[in-house]
Amino acid sequence: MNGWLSTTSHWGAYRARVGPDGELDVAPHPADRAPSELLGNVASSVRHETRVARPAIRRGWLENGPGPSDLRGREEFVEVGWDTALDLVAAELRRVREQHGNQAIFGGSYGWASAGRFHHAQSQLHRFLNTIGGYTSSRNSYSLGTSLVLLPHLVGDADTYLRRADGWDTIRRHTDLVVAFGGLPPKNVSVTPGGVTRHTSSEVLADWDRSGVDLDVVSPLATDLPDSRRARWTRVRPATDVALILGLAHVVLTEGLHDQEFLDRCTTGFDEFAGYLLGEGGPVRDAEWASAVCGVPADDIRDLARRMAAGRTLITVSWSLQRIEHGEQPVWAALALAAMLGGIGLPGGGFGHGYGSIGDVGDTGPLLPLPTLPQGANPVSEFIPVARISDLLLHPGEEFDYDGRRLTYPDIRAVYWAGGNPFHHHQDLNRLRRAFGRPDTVIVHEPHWTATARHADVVLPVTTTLEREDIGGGRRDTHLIAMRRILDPVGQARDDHDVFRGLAERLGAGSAFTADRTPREWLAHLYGQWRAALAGEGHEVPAFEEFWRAGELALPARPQSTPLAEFRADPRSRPLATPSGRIELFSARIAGFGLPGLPGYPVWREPVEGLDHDRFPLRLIAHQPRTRLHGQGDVGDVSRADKVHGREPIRLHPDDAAARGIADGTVVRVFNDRGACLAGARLTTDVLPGVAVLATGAWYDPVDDPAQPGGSLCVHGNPNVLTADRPTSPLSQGCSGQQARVEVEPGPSEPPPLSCLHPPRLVPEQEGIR
Ligand SMILES: Nc1nc2c(c(=O)[nH]1)N[C@H]1C(S)=C(S)[C@@H](COP(=O)(O)OP(=O)(O)OC[C@H]3O[C@@H](n4cnc5c(=O)[nH]c(N)nc54)[C@H](O)[C@@H]3O)O[C@H]1N2
Ligand SMILES: Nc1nc2c(c(=O)[nH]1)N[C@H]1C(S)=C(S)[C@@H](COP(=O)(O)OP(=O)(O)OC[C@H]3O[C@@H](n4cnc5c(=O)[nH]c(N)nc54)[C@H](O)[C@@H]3O)O[C@H]1N2
Ligand SMILES: [Mo]
Repeated sequence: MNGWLSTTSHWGAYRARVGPDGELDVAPHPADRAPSELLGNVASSVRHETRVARPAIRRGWLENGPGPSDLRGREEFVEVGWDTALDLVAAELRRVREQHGNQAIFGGSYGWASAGRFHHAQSQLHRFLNTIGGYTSSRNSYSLGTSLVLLPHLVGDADTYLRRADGWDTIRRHTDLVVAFGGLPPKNVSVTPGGVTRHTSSEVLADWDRSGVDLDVVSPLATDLPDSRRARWTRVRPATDVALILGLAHVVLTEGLHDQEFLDRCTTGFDEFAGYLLGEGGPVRDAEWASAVCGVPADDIRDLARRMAAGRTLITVSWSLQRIEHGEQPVWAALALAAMLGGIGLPGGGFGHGYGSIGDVGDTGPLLPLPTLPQGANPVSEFIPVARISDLLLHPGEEFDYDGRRLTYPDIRAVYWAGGNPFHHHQDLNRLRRAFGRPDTVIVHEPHWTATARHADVVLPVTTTLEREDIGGGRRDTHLIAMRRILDPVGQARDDHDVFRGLAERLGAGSAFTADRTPREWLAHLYGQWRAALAGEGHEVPAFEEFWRAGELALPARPQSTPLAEFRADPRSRPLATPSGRIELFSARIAGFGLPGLPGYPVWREPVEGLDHDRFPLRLIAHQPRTRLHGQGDVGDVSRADKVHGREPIRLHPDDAAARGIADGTVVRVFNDRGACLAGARLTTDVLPGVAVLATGAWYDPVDDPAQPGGSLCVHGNPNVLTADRPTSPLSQGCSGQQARVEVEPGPSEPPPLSCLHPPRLVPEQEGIR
């Protein structure tokens, strides 16, 4: 292909070139039969006016020096040269280390950044901070904050289900019925961290249909059903899946459909769980009880339970269900039900987690993990569970629970972020704004003027993947991609690596950071190490230069396996890494932590703000967006085309809209006690009555207004002004942003303009410094 070069992204490998008109042309990878529509955001975003063109410093910080400030996100920026910016950042890092110690630097920097193994922004930042003495870090992810803590207690580790799930083809061959709590939404599977060369799910579903795999999707949303002829929709009220699962388990137990032999041999604690189902310390959790909570008719519950027991059933729980308050419970309850059915460890049976949440659960993946940049060792031991960022900044010295331990928030003076957008990903953004006012200094590397960049003191412009060289591929990819440099850097953007090299040199750690390699030498080095490891496994791949010329390389695949198959075959000699060596339906260890709401077996818990609410009667689902990756690409064509009067669409049931005088295609105001935003109403029976759906990722665009709850109105439609900054539980402290209680009313007839699509106020250095 003339001038076309290979690259990859979280939404897939593709080809790009600068066309004859100077514009970026983008084409799918030839091997990808179902390329992602998100490719349509690339060309329209990469040179968008929101690109950060030059290093920029908040005026108050430049003039008055470091210190807490409520003006973050509200003040103009002064554009400076790179040397000035790097000198200032190096001096500030030196000051914080000397006066407060390295633990006063928060370098958690959660976020997806871009594809590419070497220029992975978080790895670059962590490596840099480690070479200068370390940083307070963060653990786990917004994606899986609850399951990553819970699963090791239940099955010994999280990878069993998150990294070694049964393959699509195994399911096709062995499974009779897939029951998917949270669904298999087509929008989600176009995305895979690090990249994917072949989007497989549409082919998988066609195969399932042909092979007679039945699918039952449990969700409040019709759009969580994939395009499968054999899919049924079980309409569940949001946040009540646990009640439904308990009802199913009660039917299985009382009708004697459970596999007692498997429970005796491979699990511990079934008696405690069975006692709870049968009404110990509360009501009997039968189908009628469940129906009253979850809204699924009792007869349908009984029917589903019997169908599940009749053949090989795979119960899969989407990641979204553990991103809700009490997020442990649906995962644990589903595992317990799968254990009762006895299919765990059999091909295509048992329990799964995240099929349909993301592109690669179900893909087999390469024989060896792809190369990564070594981050070095962090001498600082302080950390937070990732979603406790506001608490960390607002409550230094306070104690908190995490996985049975009692920990203390350190006192943070400098926040350093590269490759993430907390003003996209965190809950209760009015609170996060207050939290971001507290540190002395906030430093952000960003390609775009995101809300996080706007809330920083120092904004350093960085390149995107298209403007640098890398090697790329996803966790379960089929190809390794030589990612060529296709565009010149936009404005004065530099690679994250180059910025950190400049800082490390100023702090006397240049060689420690770069290991005296150029970026190209790093690529060759990382590839070479990986190639040698593959050779050790008996697989020859070409030398780096040849790979680079060819543009890609097909990866040797890992053999298929079924989670817990070996354990099931011989639980005595292959025990799990749990206290009992078995699957823990009751965990004495978790019970021993004595945490509220966690008796040690799966239980039904109402969300804190209740299932019904007078003032905020709608339950909002704030799920992943179809038209972009989180906040990435929100200025792109695909995302903009879906907006309503420029605002993020909110989906409402026509009855709920009629009761509020809301017409399709009009601007509405969505609010609760924490915050308010505008959005564009889209009426559809795809959502259950009482449910509203507002995807994440509209760039946060607050207008200060003391009359609004939380003190501001997001005029664009970011749901995180509405979500509560409340952990899933004191066990895991995970993100619970998937849902919130809200009310919706007609919005202003002339909604205020958006600011987020343009850069903030910028002044050149000469005018800026007085
Ligand atoms: N209410 C609610 N909130 C949620 C969720 C939810 O379900 N509901 N889901 C959560 C989940 S699962 C996740 S994973 C998070 C996602 O949260 P994030 O990962 O923080 O979201 P992104 O928009 O992907 O942010 C990545 C940022 O990195 C920037 N970037 C891209 N490439 C580079 C680079 O090379 N260098 C640098 N320095 N920057 C780069 C992009 O411009 C972008 O602003 O959101 C969470 N938030
Ligand atoms: N297009 C696109 N795809 C993505 C992403 C993206 O930003 N854009 N982000 C990726 C990332 S980082 C992650 S972690 C994964 C996340 O994967 P998930 O967490 O699984 O994805 P979500 O879209 O947040 O939620 C999936 C579905 O769960 C349903 N749901 C919500 N609440 C309930 C409930 O109480 N009960 C039931 N039964 N269902 C419920 C919603 O209807 C929603 O559509 O998605 C990945 N895929
Ligand atoms: Mo995620």
